[in-house]
Amino acid sequence: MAATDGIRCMLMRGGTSKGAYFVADDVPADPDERADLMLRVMGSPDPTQIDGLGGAHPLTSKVAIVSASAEPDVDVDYLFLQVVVDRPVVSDAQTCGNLLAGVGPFAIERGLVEPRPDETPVRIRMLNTGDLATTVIRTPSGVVAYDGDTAIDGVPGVACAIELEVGGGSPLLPTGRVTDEVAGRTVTLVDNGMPVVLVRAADLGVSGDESPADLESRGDLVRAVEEIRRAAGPLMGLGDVAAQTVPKVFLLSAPREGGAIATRAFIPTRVHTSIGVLMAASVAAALRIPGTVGAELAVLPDAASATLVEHPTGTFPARVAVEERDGVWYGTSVSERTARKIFDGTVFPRPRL
Ligand code: NQM
Repeated sequence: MAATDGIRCMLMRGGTSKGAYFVADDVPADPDERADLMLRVMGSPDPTQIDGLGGAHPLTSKVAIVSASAEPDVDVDYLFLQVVVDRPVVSDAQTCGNLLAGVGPFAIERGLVEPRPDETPVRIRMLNTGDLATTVIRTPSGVVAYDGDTAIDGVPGVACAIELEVGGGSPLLPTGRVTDEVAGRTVTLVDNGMPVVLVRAADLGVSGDESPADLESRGDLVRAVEEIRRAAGPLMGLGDVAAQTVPKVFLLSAPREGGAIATRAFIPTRVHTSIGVLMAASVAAALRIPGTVGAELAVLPDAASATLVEHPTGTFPARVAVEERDGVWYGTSVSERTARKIFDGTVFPRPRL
């Protein structure tokens, strides 16, 4: 494949993020070649991403690579790549629950999954984490429906609902403890699909309802958050995370909008304008475990109800189930998102610099 020929690509909004979706056969299998190509597709490294598809923010600099799965009971494999905006880094160390919302529609559009007359279930293996996800896509007359009446905070308007059920087989608390002392702060390290570090906003000298721009502008805070993140990475089994986009650091405070908890998420240098799907699942799961950072700040609904996680542009309803087996906590999550096909065509990657 000569890159100058262009590559088949679909740009989709998945939840509150946006990314380029590819069929695995259309891009190089070699991770280094693929990373080089994705930097040139997105226009990285460059703070404006002026010469590529990227939108100059981590939430709009994402890639999903989808292929038919060889696993029994799985329809497609989904590999997520985070293309760093201003550095020549492409990371597969995390998945993305927002882009996950577009994987089912994309797989049906590309003929990887046969549509059914009304609704089409799609079982997805998330290659980055090994977790399995189940979605059901509305396909009236065998065609993916994007229009609908579901609103999600952080996205204007309404679209067709997509339910995402994600189940992990790994323990929720990577250290086995409900709290740890990390870089001089009491934190909870939790992973219900996305590794996150929970710290009280007050412990870092902020109230926790500041705007993302305000938080990003506070140099001391940004440095303290990064120090916590780098110290937490090895404890969470992630190794040296200096060049990685995980774990994400959450500042927690008491809810203000009638939800369960207020959040601000460093992802990890920019502050999320809302919240990631699996991040919300991780926070909501932690709140259900006695003794965690956040549990004492939270106003929890009953176990069957969605946990409303407040974020800078609204709330995210995360339905989580947690269970303790032999002293180890496990969790699953169900979230509702929407997705939309924005364009389908051929992308022409920038030449090498
Ligand atoms: O946690 C952003 C997003 C995400 C991740 C990030 C996500 C999730 O909001 O499930 O969706 O990882 O920085 O797209």
